[in-house]
Amino acid sequence: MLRTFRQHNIRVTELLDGPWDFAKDPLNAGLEEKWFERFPHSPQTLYVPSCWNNELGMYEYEGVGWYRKKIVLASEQHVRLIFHAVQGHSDVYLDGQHLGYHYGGFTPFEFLVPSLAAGEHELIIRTDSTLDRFTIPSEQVDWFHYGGIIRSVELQFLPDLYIEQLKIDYELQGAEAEVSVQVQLRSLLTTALATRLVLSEGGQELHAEDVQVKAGQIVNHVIKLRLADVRLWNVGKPELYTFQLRTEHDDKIERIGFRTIETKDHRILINGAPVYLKGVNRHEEHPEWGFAFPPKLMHKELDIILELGCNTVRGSHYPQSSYWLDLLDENGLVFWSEIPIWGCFLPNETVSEPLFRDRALTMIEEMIGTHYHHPSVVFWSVHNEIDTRTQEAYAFTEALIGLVRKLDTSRLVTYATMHPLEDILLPLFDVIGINKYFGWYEGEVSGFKGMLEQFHQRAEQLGAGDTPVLMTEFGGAGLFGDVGWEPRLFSEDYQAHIVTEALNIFRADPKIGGTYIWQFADIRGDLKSSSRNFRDRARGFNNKGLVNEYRKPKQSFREVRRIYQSWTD
Ligand code: ADA
Repeated sequence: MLRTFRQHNIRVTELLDGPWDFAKDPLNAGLEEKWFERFPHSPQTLYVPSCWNNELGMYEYEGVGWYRKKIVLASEQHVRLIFHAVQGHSDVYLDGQHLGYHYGGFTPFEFLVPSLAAGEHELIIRTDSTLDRFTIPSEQVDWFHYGGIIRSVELQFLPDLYIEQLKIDYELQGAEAEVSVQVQLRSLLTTALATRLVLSEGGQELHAEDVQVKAGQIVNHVIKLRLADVRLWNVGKPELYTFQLRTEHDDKIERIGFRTIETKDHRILINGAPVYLKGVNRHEEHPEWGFAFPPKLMHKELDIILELGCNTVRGSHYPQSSYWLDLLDENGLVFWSEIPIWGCFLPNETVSEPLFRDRALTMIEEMIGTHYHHPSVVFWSVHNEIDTRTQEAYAFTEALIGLVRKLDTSRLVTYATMHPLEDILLPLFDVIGINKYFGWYEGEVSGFKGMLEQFHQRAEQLGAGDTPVLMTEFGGAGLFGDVGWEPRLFSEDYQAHIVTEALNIFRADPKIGGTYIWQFADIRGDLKSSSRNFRDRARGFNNKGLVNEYRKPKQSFREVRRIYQSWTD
């Protein structure tokens, strides 16, 4: 299930979810289309979507994995193959032909195959989950980077003239919206074709016209509309609009929400009203599914997060599923979306490497393209904890921010810094996120007060004194079930103590606009990286969750619920 609503009523689509042939290729034999024949044993079966590290004998496997699936067409068809997320490097082959390569992990990529003949076809994907200095995330990272096809593979059957793109923008003046609908039509025909183009919302026709498309042409078309008395999407009170664009043989459905985003007096304003953000950091990860987090569990996750009293979630540290964002849209939560640059141990030189920079830019473009219409998305974040004290980071960040602003002027651009008192990037952003662990990695939890005083002074000096500041990470580990009479290190009691003290300090600071606790649930750590960098990862897990990895509440959950539910403004 990709979305909570249908994206097409006319276009025929099919998910290739289910059993695929799979073989790991630890020696990276570089086999071509006949690879299965060269393996001494028959391939195993793996369910797609999933992560191979959740299967027996592959807990730690990092490297190459080959997937194969048969596709059968009853007649010749134009097909589009969409890979909604594959970890790392992917090479896709159809009937032995290389369709293309993609690097990424959490965003979709696709291939168009016009006039694919009737009959049986063999689809093969070679994926490589290996991390190195120039991958994103790079080789030192504090979460387990599962391998595999982690989100659905979709097969679409396209008509000769199809809707390639539907992008909806709007400007709000009071309750009136000026809507601009950008349409891209593409012809796969050798002759010209005319079609009727109809745009409707909630079943009501808003616009219709006849369009001519020449043979093989791509046509860009803009439809302008004025909508009166729009119902605004608000935090806790969401209102959504579902637009359908259709031609005679194709359609595309997108859902949006109308709202404005601004910042003022250190706060985030939604529709002109300040919202104090009460949030958690969420990895889309589970011990049984890895990153292939099932939609059913997302519903429960959402219920738990709402029960906690949250009005926002940070998608740490990578673009999360569209299904999850649909749920946030429908429930009126604010979302922070970021690309997986995790910079705590990233060597400084890496951010100046063209390959690394290009990968980051592509990830930004794909993230924004994928999640553009979700009203819940308020923040685009470009990196987490890189060395923000350096000129290299400055130049890199300018390039990333430049791209975000080119692609989307309606949202806030942000990042998370671990060097708040030395950071030279403060003036570049609309919102500043601070990650700090007083009470855990450094000093007493009360240390936050002095740090924040110094930070505010410094922000003022750098000309960023009015920029809203969010506490994007803070907390400590609490091993589930370890409770006692006093708050010992690693106990649930100590974790609850740090988190509650920190929340009270932040709430008393008028320059802080919201809090994201690290983290919602315990997650599996990357042992290679953890053993080198962290000695505190008991069980090989990052145990700073308010709930454990199976979403059972710790003491900190109950304390935070009490606090978040009492913050009513
Ligand atoms: C960092 C990082 C998180 C996590 C956290 C921790 O701030 O952004 O991903 O690693 O520290 O638990 O130490």
